[in-house]
Amino acid sequence: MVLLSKPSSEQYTYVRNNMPITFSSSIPLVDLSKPDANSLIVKACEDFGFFKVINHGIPLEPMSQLESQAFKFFSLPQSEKDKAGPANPFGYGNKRIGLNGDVGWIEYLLLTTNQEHNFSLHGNDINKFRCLLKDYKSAMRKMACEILDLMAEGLKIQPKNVFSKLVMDKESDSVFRVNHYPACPELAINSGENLIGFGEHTDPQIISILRSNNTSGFQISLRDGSWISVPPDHSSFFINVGDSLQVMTNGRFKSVRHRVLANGIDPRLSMIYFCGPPLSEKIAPLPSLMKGKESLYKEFTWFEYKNSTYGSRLADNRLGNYERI
Ligand code: GA4
Repeated sequence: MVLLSKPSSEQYTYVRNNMPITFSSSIPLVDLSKPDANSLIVKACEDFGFFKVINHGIPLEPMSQLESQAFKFFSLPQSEKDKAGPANPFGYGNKRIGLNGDVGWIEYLLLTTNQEHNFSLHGNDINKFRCLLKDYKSAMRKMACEILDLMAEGLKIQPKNVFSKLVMDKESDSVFRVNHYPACPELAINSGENLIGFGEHTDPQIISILRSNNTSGFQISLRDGSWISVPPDHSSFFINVGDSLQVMTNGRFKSVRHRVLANGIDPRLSMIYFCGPPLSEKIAPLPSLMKGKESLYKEFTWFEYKNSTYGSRLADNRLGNYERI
């Protein structure tokens, strides 16, 4: 990312913030080592579409190493990073998100999860980076399955792998993203304006697993439309309910609207594993969760939904097109 002395206001979005940013203490917390994890996950998905996971068993050290490698990549000269871009949709992206004019104070790598990426990451210890990425992606897939099995257990539905089998499938269309939000010291943090790093949106997939360094910026929207700041915690994971899970639970779980604000002092680095089903998978409410109720959604395949997301703007209510009136 070419650091601009002052982000030009025609391109970037700012949000008014009349109150200083305070961290919320109400984020649901799930301790994966405790027997009540399944019911707490269900409650969190109903109330927030979001929760934090601790005691996940994933060691911090390799994650920190991956983070250092990612920082190293983002500190390369722009011309080197551009060799891995443009994100189309995979590869290195800078400022532009998606295909329809969304812009943020961000640069990123968007990667597939079931193939090795074939673009060059020059200047980095490429083998080390690749190796760490591969291990991290498989740890995320494993954790996603554990969480999705607990979810099915908490919902008291069978089979237990009803959600996780979609992520375990070798055709699973999961993606991985590394986001770098450079510090923006010129930001008039205290003047009541915040620069948008990643604009508000819901994730289209089943769930997403996010891990970041200890820098703030991540916010979620509550059911009443207000925004709360999530305290950063580099040793925990944060889980977002995505649109596909909202449909599979016939609206019982709601996908969480979230966004990232740029930070005036510290760079933020986050890594997100988006758990997607196979392209041919029909996304529809699970019969075991219907109990005589009508489906709230028209049926679609993940392929159709994914295609429709690429025709949309970040903040759009993408599920709106699939709601039965
Ligand atoms: C949001 C969640 C994931 O980051 C992502 C994003 C994708 C992209 O960056 O290419 C999209 C966005 C995300 C939803 C709407 C479309 C597509 C950018 C955009 C404007 C990789 C995904 O799957 O959907």
